[in-house]
Amino acid sequence: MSSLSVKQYDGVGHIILNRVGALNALSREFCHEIDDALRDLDNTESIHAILISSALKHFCAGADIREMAEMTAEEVIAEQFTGCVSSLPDISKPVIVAVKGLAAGGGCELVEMCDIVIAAATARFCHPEITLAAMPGAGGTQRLARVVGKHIAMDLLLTGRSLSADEAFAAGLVSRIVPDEQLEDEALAVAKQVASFSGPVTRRIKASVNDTQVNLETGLIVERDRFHRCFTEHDFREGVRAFIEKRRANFLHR
Ligand code: CO8
Repeated sequence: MSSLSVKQYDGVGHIILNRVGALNALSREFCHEIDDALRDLDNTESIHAILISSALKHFCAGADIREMAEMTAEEVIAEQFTGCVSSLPDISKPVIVAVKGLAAGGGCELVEMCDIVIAAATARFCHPEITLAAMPGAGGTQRLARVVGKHIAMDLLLTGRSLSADEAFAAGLVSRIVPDEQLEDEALAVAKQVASFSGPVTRRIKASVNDTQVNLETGLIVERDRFHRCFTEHDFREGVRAFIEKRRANFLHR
């Protein structure tokens, strides 16, 4: 059964994440589903903006930790695994994301890959990878630091603490904050407005703004290699085991 649904209205393609029981954790299969939905909408002539939202209480709990616990270093290198979706950075149409609850780890990276971020007033954003002795592998160190600057990025990535919607807005990670109960309507209204403008021009604006991300590609490759190294280390194995066993991790710094 699919963990997402796709609706189309007024030039907007709306992807609703709904992986029940795992808070939209990004298993490989779920990532493939999201990637396929994004590519389909990017290739649909009548669609000029894409909206991503969650049907659950949280936006996304990040990479699927249970699945990652089973993966070897050889596998993650062979797959160039990132713990997140892969197609989003290549989508040519503007992507709006509606965030409620928590956007954690890979879920926050997904947000960072989008173009306009609409947050519910009680939404939170965090990169808790460090609590698992892991690090982002899908641009979390790269896009986050470029958006919020070095010192806030370091604080979030090295302590795992979360930002409220207000703090994320002040830091530049969020475009707009709306009351919780208006999130879907407001995000859809923004998506419809973007979709009402000339598609070729909104796509060129998106491409031009993204051109400001100098050296992003190199940074992403180096980050991914460093992320893969985690899978060879004792502390990472301990971190994911501790999460699954719902206990505190005992790191040995190796
Ligand atoms: N992966 C797999 N399962 C998950 C995940 C996840 N990321 N998050 C939650 N779940 C599961 C829980 O295990 C639980 O399952 P069960 O009922 O069978 O025990 C179910 O979803 C519901 O979760 P909770 O009961 O914990 O729900 P709460 O509302 O109490 O808490 C939280 C919600 C705060 C989101 C909490 O679930 C949480 O902290 N989740 C983990 C968040 C996290 O650390 N995410 C980052 C993962 S790392 C990442 O995304 C970047 C890639 C790095 C890869 C390397 C890391 C291994």
